[in-house]
Amino acid sequence: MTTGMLSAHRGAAHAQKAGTIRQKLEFRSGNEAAALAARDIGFHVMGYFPITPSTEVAENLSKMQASGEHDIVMIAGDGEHGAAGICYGAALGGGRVLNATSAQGLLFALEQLPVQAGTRVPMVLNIAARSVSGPLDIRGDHSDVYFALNTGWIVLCARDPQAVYDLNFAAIRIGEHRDVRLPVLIAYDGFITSHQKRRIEVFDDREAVRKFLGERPEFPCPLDTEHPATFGPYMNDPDLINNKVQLSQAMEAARRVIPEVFSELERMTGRHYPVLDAYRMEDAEVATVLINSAAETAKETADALRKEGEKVGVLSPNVLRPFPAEEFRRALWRVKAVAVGDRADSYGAGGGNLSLEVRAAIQIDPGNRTLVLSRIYGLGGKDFYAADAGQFFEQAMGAAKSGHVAEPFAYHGATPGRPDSAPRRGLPPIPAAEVSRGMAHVRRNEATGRLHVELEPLWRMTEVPSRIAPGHGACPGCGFFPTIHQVNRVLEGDIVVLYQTGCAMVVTTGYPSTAHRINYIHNLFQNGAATLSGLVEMYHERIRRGEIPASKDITFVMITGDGGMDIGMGPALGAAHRNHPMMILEYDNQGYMNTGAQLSYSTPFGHRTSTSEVGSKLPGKRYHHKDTAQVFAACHLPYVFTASEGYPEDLMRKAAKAQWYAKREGLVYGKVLSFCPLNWRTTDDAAEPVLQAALDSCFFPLYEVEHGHTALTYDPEAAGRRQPVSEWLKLMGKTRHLLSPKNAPILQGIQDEVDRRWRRLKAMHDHPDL
Ligand SMILES: Cc1ncc(C[n+]2csc(CCOP(=O)(O)OP(=O)(O)O)c2C)c(N)n1
Ligand code: SF4
Ligand SMILES: [Mg+2]
Repeated sequence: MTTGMLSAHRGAAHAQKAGTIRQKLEFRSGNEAAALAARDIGFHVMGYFPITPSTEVAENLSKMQASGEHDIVMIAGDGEHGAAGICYGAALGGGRVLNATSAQGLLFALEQLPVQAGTRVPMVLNIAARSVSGPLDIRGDHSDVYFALNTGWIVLCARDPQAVYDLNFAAIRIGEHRDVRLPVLIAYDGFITSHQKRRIEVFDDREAVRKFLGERPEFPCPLDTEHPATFGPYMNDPDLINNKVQLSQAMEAARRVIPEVFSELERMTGRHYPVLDAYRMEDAEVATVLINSAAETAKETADALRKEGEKVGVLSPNVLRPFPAEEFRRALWRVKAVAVGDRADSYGAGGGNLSLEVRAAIQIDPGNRTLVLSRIYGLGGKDFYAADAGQFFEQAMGAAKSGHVAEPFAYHGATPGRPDSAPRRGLPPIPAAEVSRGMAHVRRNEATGRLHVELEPLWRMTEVPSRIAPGHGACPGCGFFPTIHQVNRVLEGDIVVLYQTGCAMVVTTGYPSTAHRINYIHNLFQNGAATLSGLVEMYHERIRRGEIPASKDITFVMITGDGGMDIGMGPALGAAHRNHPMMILEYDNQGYMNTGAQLSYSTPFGHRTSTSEVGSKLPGKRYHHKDTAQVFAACHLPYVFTASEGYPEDLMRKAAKAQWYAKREGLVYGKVLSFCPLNWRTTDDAAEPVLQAALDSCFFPLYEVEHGHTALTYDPEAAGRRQPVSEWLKLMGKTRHLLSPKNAPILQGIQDEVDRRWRRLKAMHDHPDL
């Protein structure tokens, strides 16, 4: 075979090739290509949860949906685990289903992947591959994808945006083939492929595409009530192994089906996808094996080395599951040495998955003498340049020449730390005594059992140093800092904070710096509450055992965004039901702001976000905001409150009460409305009028629930300041569209819901038993 035949397409050509269908040239990133493919495929349902760098797939689809370019039902999950469940249910229902995720998102969904494969339900999952936490790194490597290799999903690799587009179509045909019936995952490199734009060809012939895809075959379906079936029965030995052998056979069938589908795709597009891409391998004596974009880089290096007379080539699989072992055996049988690069380690195994599987593949060939060098490279988005590929080739050429591998396994590009260059400390830690200035005096009313707080005058509070160093990386006008500074002014003693993922976390830490002058922990926003409750329990147990002096008096505070109260709601409710003595403080900026303003369940109805776009066909978010405070009130906690960054004294009184309860009685939950000028689309200095209008319209009532008693702490009606919600909505760019006459019914719906919730709250305020 010639190099040309074996090598995948390199960039899209514009001229229509004979026999191919009509296509259009576009300039698109990988995420855009995935969204365009989704539109052109016409999936029935997309279940998703935002995570960088894959979020743009849903965002692009939301934009297209707003202007009526497709009618895919887009469902934002409460987290990736929920999104995967949505996808599983939707796919069982017989239609075509899509998801896109990355990194921790894939890992959070991972548990559902074998369920889907084991019950043989096809769907398509795009992965913009990213480094797995911790520590948290949003850039690309393959550590997420490698976790999916044992789930029973077919895994395709897309080296560039064109491949992302094309392989989505191939995925439908492969996964839905009757002999296969498996879900398919398409992995492309985070940021490198997901965000960089390339010329790509997209289909411009709906009929031809429809013919290529065909109808989704009828598989047993719980919506077919004429033929009832049990989906996912309880199955023990001896049957389970038989289920798994069928899955293994399906993978083997995919081995046959994939090249068939790729050939059909080639006839339609003119673009060739071999199972194993082999570049300049005809007479290669030395090779490197890499996945996706790094392989493209290495091809340039191979060209340069070829000019110098070196017989080198590059192998890169377009398919990882089923693993193209036979293709590797054939490609490597004459090769003297190969450097296999993994963008993820299988810690302790002496190589990443790719290198271990290449070794296993050639080991079956008795005549094979290829020496293998395993290299780990590019973790956490570390760039892989032509010079890096050059070093891979050089090391492999050295081995080929000497007949010996000096270093079978090594990390490439890691730089060992030097004790003399340890990160410099910024501001020193702040002792509890320095910040405990008695700014709030809390007293219990013995008759009512409720707390009364007296604050020192505001001017005195300016003396209190903050537990967070001045200066931050947030947007000008960001509401988080006024919120946390106000809370810090009244909290006394030693505080340990846990921040869930979100803006507050990102803008206060960034290795090697931290703005926190007290003990700070980050855990991802799906599990912070569980982590902090574990720490709280350990603290009490160690005091009980005499390992920590009883005089130590720590308050535990979790800081979360509203998004963290979607994905992390389960663990937070767990901590609440167990009533761990700790505080959960939510700063509610009405969206997932850190990742680019996607909708959260706390985003109000009709508000524009990057996943609830506004256009001729879509008026923003289509369901009402979550009443998180009432969810926690229903847990019968000692204390629940709402507050606003714009009402400092009210917030500080509540924070002081919260600490009192968290130390003595159990879990406290507080939700604070927090200004986000960037994504609310206001000027940086608009916090005061916007927040005030949110309170005066009764959209965000200020109240507390103390031992089950609800008390409003600001009543706009009593103060003669009640306004319609339109007065609030007109102040923000994200909601101005709601005031257009065509959206009058939506505006009325919002007003009705706000009124209903307000009346209910007032009734609770008025009645001691509600
Ligand atoms: C399992 C998982 N899914 C998704 C993400 C991506 N992610 C990180 S922070 C965030 C949004 C946080 O929203 P919120 O809690 O409201 O805080 P904000 O950014 O608005 O301050 C998202 C979607 C992640 N890190 N981990
Ligand atoms: S996006 Fe919003 S919440 Fe995040 S730092 Fe900027 S203003 Fe603050
Ligand atoms: Mg938020």
